[in-house]
Amino acid sequence: MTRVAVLAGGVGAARFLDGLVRVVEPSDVTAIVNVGDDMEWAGLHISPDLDTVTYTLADLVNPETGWGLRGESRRTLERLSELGGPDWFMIGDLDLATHLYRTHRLTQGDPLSAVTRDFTARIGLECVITPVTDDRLRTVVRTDAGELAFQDYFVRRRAADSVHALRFDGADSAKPAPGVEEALRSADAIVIAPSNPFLSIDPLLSVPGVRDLVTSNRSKVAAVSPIIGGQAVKGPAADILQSLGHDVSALGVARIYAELADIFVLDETDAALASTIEAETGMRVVVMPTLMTDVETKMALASGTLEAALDVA
Ligand code: FO1
Repeated sequence: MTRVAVLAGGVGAARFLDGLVRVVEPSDVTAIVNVGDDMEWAGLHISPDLDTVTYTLADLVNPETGWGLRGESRRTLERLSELGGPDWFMIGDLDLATHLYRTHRLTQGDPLSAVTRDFTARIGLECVITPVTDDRLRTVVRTDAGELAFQDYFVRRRAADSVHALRFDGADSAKPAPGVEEALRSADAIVIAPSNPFLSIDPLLSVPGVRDLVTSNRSKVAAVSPIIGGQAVKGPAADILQSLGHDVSALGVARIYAELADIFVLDETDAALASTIEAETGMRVVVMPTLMTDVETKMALASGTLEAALDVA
C-alpha cells in the first residue's frame, strides 16, 4: 500500500492523477484540490478544478478543452444569452446538472467536501477527491485593470492582463477540509502536481496548516514542473512568472518550491538546468518526459515521480 496525496489544480493535475490512479490503488490516492477558482454563476456554485479532476478521472472530460464534459451541448447557455443573462462562462447542459446538484446540497447545509465525496462515489471513483477547505476561499488577481475575481481574469478577460499580485480571500480564516491534514500526514509521498504555482498551488498552501504540513514532510514531497522549455504547457504560468519577477523557466519554479519539495521533476527539454537547480535549491532533480499526451505518458510520469519521492535519500 502506497498512500499518495496530490496538491492539485485543474487540467495538468487531472492528467497527472489519471496516470497515478493507474499505477497505485486508486483508494490510496487523495487529491487535495484548489477552490480559489470557485465562483457563483447565475446563483450556482461552480468548482471548476474539482470538476476537471472528477470528470477526467471518470473519463468524462472534454479532451479538447481539458475541462467540461465530452459531447456537451450548450442550449441552456444559448437561451440564457438570448434572455440577456451571463453567457461568458461556458456551462454545458449536462455540466449544469453538476452545479445544480452541488448548489442544492450546499444550500441544504452540507459541506463542499461531503458533496464532492458523494458526487465522486456516485460516478464510480475510488480515489478521494477533496476541496482543500470547506470554507470560502477566492483567488483575487491584481492587474492593471484593477482587482479581478479569478474567473473574470481567467475566462472573461482571457488572462490577458499583466498580473501584479494575488491574494486569497478568506484564506486566513479557512480550515483544512476533513481528512486533508491526515492525508498529508499519513502519505508515503506527496506530489505537487504540474499545476500553476501561483493560481493553483499557492491557494492550497494559503489555508492555515497546509504549507507547514508540506514543509515538515519535505523529504517525501516531489514537485513536477509545469514549465517546459520556458513555456507553460497550458495557461498563463509563464506570463505570471515574468510579471512577478521570477525567472521564466523551470528554474524559476524550482526556486519557488525549494522549501516545500525534496524532489523536482524536470522535463528532458530542460535537462541542462538540472545541475543549477540542484546546486541552488538543494532539491534532487529527476529528469523525465513530463508532457502528458496519452495514458502511457501520464502513467510513466506518475510512476517516475512516485519512485523518486519514495526513494528517500
Ligand atoms: N475555461 C475557459 O477558458 N472558458 C470557459 O468558458 C470555461 C468554462 C468552464 C465551465 C465549467 C468548468 O468546470 C470549467 C470551465 N473552464 C472554462 C475552465 C476553468 O475556468 C479553468 O480551467 C480553471 O478554473 C483553471 O484551472
